[in-house]
Amino acid sequence: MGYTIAQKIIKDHLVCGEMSVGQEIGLRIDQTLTQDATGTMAYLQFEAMGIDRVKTELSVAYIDHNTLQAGFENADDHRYIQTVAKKHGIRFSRPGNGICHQVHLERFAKPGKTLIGSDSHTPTAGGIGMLGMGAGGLDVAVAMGGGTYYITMPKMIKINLIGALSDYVGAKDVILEVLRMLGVKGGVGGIVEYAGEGVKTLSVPQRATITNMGAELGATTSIFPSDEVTKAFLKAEGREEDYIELSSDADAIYDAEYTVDLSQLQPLAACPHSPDNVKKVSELSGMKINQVCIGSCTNSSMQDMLTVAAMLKGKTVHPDVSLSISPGSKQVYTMLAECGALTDLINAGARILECACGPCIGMGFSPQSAGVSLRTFNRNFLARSGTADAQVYLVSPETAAASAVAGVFTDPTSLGVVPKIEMPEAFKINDNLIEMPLEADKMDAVTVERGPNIKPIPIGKAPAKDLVCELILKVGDDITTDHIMPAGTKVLPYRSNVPKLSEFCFTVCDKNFPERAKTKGGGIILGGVNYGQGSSREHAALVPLYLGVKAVVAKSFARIHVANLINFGIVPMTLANPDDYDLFAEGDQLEIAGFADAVANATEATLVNKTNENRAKLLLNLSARQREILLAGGCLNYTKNGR
Ligand code: MIC
Ligand code: SF4
Repeated sequence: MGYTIAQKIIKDHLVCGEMSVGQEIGLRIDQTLTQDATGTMAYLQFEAMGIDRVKTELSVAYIDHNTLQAGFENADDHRYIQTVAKKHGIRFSRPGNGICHQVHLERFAKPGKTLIGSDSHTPTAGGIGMLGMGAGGLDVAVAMGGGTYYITMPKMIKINLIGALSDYVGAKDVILEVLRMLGVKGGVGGIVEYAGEGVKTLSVPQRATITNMGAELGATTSIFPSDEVTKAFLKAEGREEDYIELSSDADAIYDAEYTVDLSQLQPLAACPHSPDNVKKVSELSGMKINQVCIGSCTNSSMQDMLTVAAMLKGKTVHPDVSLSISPGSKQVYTMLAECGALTDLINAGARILECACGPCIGMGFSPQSAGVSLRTFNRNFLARSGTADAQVYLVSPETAAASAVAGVFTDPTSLGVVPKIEMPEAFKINDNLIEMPLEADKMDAVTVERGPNIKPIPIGKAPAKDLVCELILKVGDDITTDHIMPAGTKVLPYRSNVPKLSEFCFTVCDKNFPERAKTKGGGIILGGVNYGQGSSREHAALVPLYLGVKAVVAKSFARIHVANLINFGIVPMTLANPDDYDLFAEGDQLEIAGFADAVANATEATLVNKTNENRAKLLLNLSARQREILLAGGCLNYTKNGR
């Protein structure tokens, strides 16, 4: 039997486990990346492991999220990351060098290799044929130390691309179509592979737009073949030697197959408040808009920016619209400046931002009250923009540019002849903002600098013999880590300060949650399906741990979040019968008799509602390794115990 692309890479990197779907497997990781909003925790954990030098082929620490620096906190974090990177063998991508995924794609990603990053959009590297996965900071720290990365062996989902995109239809429309077809849970437990004759019509950055937003499908990752287009991209980046050819075998078996006819696609938009709430732009045409934001790791490549510049050239952004543009990297930014396209953007009235995540993570540019914002980003979760009642639509750069000029939702295909853009043959290479670490024998020369905002990491405890506590929060389906631990200008500065961060936990759902959790001394959270989807932020486990959460019961969990819960000693359990969700209400007194024993070796437990005597069967779907971690009270204790 032949192998799929992902199976080939997994086979090459398999450390333990069997490659059968649903089994836990351990992988050797070639490269890691971190960004600053998750990086401080990851490096604190790396330091706690007492390892001198990273053992990966390459590890890079990027600064791209918290670049607003309204106070000293983030600048201190940047300094901490810079010094820790220099000491321990990690390259440091300085603020101003760009968004981690865009820079990594340009300068470091390699077909056939494995990458984990403390950011859920690490699958962007799948555009170049790399197996890139998002992970919690602790898992990244372990991988930096040469440790194994564990996942559940995914099923394989194939998407056949046929035909070629029409004018004004972009790669974003491809992934929005896939999201429309499969939904935000459609990729859970799977790897999405793209195949078919349509693949060769897409450039590497276009492929990366598609694999980037595979994160929104809940997929473990997404990947494209590595072919002549990949080779040309690597050549244009001056690193042709990183090329290897990679495709699936003709007799590879997929668990599910879908087809997308690129030539039939129309411009699409994901409507509030979920990336899979997809409609045709033509159905939304004429709706008044207030804001347009172009950029983010999904759509900030040279190709995207040149397209937007060509569409805006000689025009003026509509007076009722505020347009922001953030190029993805210094490479893109300087090339835009040199070819004059930046002038076209500025002249049109675009507000040019630095090459960072910016508005995507709510760092500025929050829309007006109830404002309609069109964004080329990947997430439109409630309140993520920083304005609670904003209506955020996710669209392609083409739709964004057309609408910014018109002041209303505009289908770009109605504009007629498409302006021609010329992609440069070679990209401008200047890695002067990548700081190299010191040689191993000089590392003692670096003093790691820690600002006062960096507070100790809370440490979990072994599970109680019997768990008796209150249901402190009941939430619905598709709860994101943005609900659990919001981001934005007010909160992000405290990513290294869990006590302060706890004041914001779950406040999107319930303003009183932090206070209540503290007063009650913690308890259990009950969730619906796909609990913890979205970002990889381990703060969504760390902060509930700090507030005393002992277990989360849900109908189902998202992959990265469940790993983070286990890493910090919070026990995830699913309802055997999802309808039992209705038997419990916030404030009910709960009991799980024999809790510690169940964590140690049972696949089932009983949740008793002492308030109304209802009962529900819970499933503990845990590997032996995960049970040991939970019994130790989390991965840090587990590692300290010599594992
Ligand atoms: C996001 O897009 O939500 C983030 C911010 O990049 C997160 C990481 C974080 O919360 O720091 C992610 O996607 O993992
Ligand atoms: Fe940054 Fe947004 Fe990409 Fe997250 S999704 S890495 S916040 S640009």
